[in-house]
Amino acid sequence: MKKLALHWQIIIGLVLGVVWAILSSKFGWSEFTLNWIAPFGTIFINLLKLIAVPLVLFSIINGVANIGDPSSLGRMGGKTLLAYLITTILAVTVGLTLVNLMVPGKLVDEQSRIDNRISYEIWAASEGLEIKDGINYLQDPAYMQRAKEISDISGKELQDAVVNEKMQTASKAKEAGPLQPLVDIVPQNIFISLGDNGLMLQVIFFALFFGISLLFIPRDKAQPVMDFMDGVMEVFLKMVDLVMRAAPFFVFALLAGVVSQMAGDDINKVTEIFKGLSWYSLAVFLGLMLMIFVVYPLIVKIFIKGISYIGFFKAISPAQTLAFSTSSSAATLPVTMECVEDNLGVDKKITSFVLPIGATVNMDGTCLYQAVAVVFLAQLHMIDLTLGQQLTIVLTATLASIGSAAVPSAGLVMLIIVLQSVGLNPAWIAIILPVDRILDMCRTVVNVTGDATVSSLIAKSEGMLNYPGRNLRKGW
Ligand code: DAS
Repeated sequence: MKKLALHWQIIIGLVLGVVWAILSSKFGWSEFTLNWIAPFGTIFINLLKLIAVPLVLFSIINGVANIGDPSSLGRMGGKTLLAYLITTILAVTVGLTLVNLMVPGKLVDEQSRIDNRISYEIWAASEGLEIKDGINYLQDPAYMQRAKEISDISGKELQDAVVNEKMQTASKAKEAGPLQPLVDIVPQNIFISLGDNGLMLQVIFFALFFGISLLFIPRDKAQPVMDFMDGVMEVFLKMVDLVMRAAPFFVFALLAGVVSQMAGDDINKVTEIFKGLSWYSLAVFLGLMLMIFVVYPLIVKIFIKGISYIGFFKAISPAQTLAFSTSSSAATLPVTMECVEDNLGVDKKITSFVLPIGATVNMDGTCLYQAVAVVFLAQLHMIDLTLGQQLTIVLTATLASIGSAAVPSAGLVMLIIVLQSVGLNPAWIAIILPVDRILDMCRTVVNVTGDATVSSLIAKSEGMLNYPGRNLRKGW
């Protein structure tokens, strides 16, 4: 049988997962699902975490090292990275604003959210994580009874978790000064940072430091290192590809497990989750549309006079449609380059430098989606993220999108990093999985549009932009 495209395979896994979750909450199979199916979902998450951390390490080193020799790093590289950083932070801000205004998580009924919160506290206690928003249902006798019902699979686990949390929190309550977050970014030992999933910012710090240092050693010494990094990157991308080949089964197990965990044997909780999901998808979609139809055209209008609103879209629409259908910035890159060169008139010297880096490190759509997803999942579990945690999301989503590979579902894999950076459960990616595929297609369009915008900005600033006008387009 002709091999089904990956996203159709994932969609089949999703549908079967949802159907199974509904059946298991209807016929009381939740315990069976949690004991015999959910573990394969955990294996899937572990495999993605196994790949995500080294992928971030090597893709950032690759992205920085390919900026070329330090002299070009100065003017052009500096401008490019700064422009990419600004559009990325703009995108995260749009996402955070929308998700805090629309509050998609609050659509789910109170009881479900309290149950989700209790499940989160049990999980956090078993992980020895400090709960940052100060609320603690496990300390409240009224909720303790509910907690026992939720974790009736092994009450012992609940007791251990609560005891464990008390010990852990006590040991964690060190005097943290105002610059502690800055100190925490600088690793003492990269192997310890790589080992502990929560220390992603330390891995990214190391990758940036290593990549920049690589630029300042003699080229003949750096080349073998860069070739090695290139090769290792290919290996990890192949690992993503191999893991995603089993995606239908893994996605089925993950979804059945998480929805059963959340819904228990109560069927209408499943409908509650999907109510929240529709509003969440709308928040992401609105944010992405704002970026495409307002933010980028505004940047073009203000900084690159002469390219009309319609002309801009006519020039890059082939790249945008390809990005939508492939969900891959990397696959779209050749067409993005052609559109930007032929239809926007950006000089080849600029496109061959700015766009490949953009496809790797500039993912405005991805970081907008990651910011909305994390806050939505926190709302779903009655977790009020502190301002510090929301700023951590801005930083981590920006950095995680830099580390996301330009392949389908890369943003979802990196979402694990963002969730962990604010002490949330990475398995929750399963809750937003049902709508992730279509959102991936949309956010990839934003990623590509952002790259095209920045490359024309850099070309304009270097005097290397000669826009042919919107009727003189070649080849499309
Ligand atoms: N599909 C990724 C890309 O190619 C984006 C993502 O997964 O978020 O840009």
